[in-house]
Amino acid sequence: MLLDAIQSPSDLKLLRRDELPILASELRREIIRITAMGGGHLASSLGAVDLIVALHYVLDSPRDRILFDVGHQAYAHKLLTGRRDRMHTIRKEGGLSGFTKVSESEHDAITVGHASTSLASALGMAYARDSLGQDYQIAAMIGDGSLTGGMALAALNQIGFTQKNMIIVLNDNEMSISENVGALNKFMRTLQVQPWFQDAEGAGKKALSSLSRPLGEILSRAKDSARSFFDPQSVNPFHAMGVRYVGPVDGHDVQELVYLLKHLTQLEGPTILHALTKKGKGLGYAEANPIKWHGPPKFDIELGETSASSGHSWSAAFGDAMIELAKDDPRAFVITPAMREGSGLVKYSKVHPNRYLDVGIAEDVAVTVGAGMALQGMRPVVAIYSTFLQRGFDQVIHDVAIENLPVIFAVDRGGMVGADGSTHHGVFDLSFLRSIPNVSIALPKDALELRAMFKGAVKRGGPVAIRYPRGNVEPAPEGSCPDLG
Ligand code: HTL
Ligand code: MG
Repeated sequence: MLLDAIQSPSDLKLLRRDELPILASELRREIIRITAMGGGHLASSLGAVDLIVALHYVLDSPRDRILFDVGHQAYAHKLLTGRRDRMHTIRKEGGLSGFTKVSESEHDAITVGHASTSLASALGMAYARDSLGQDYQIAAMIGDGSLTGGMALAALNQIGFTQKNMIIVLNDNEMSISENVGALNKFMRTLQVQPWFQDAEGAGKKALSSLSRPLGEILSRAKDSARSFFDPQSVNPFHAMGVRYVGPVDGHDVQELVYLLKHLTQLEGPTILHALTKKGKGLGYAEANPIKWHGPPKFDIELGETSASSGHSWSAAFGDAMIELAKDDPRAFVITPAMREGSGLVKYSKVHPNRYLDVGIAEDVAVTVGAGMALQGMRPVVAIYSTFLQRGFDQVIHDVAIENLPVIFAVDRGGMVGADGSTHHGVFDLSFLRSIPNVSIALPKDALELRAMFKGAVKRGGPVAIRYPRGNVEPAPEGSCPDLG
């Protein structure tokens, strides 16, 4: 295997360009083998392999800095940077992190796990580089889901304004954990069907198959930052913000990506390379169902079957409680920041589609949307994992608690969460929520109490946080539930 000879990115550079697709398929096999043994972020990592190979082939890590957003898609990066022999320990106690981690490797530019931080980190690094009179490349990879977060958008606004040199690789697979949401996401879909784009390759061809148009055209347009790459009638928001836009390109054509990246490193200012990828790339059943294979437990590779998760989770008990609550009370409304599956809301979102909102990976927005609803007479339930509620701390104080608004927080994954590790443990919520005036905190001991607490919270008014752990709970019996109002 080519991979056997690669201990660091410098070994990768010894390969010929036409060997890179072979290396990419070896990396995929290895990622599948490792996640089959112990679970992990399979579909995201498979989708990012070619981008990672190309970035490491063109850039010179660790001198050049390669940043990953969330870090759950970086398994190929770990395999290429001297950690292959420890990959079997990933997400285990004392083992490798499931994300990138500065203290784990000099090739991990940032410690991460929460979404939407890579662009601000890259901007900080660009300032550091320029202030210290240094000269190296900075490339940040960010998923389409992570780009829905306020931090990413605010950083992009600043990157375009300050014109710092960097490459942003937008890894667009049209998915967050569930289907991606938002206007920017919708806009990115229109980029695939621009009229010129179809004309160039003839009608009827799929967008992805028409990506091998002359590279010279892409690059000459990319150089001219004053001109929109697309139909001048259509406004490209990246371009409008001052970030040169290149794309969309095939994020699985590793040789084309190498060619492009080599040129992009020569350009001044910030450039966004919009790469279309497929979540689960190379593994049929993962491509077909990227939601199931986003972060599966261990599985049988041949059969494509995960080890059955038995039992009824606290999240499922919460989903059941919401279906009932929304049936009984027209003011009930559930908000999720991109966590429909994990929060147990798949069924709820189908039963009450008009009282369900996914705001994207934007916990701060989720809390304040809840506040707006509460001000106008609703009883919103904001469903957030404990660790991600950290992102909404100010909003809980400023937008909800000061006016004692009836926003209910469903704080899932309270306590230690296991394999996701230090970035994801739900260990701060009790301390920070207790410090906020007007917030009541309730911890159910079983599913019946959970149901009763949500009903009681609606009756009580004011902010209430109902907090429960990861794992299973006995389902609540049908029928009456105690009055905890
Ligand atoms: N909220 C925040 C602030 N951070 C994280 N990490 C989550 C929620 C949960 N989460 C992930 S991965 C993920 C979410 C929402 C989807 C990211 O989508 P993206 O990447 O398009 O960026 P893709 O999977 O390759 O499509 C984890 O906790 C791992
Ligand atoms: Mg995505």
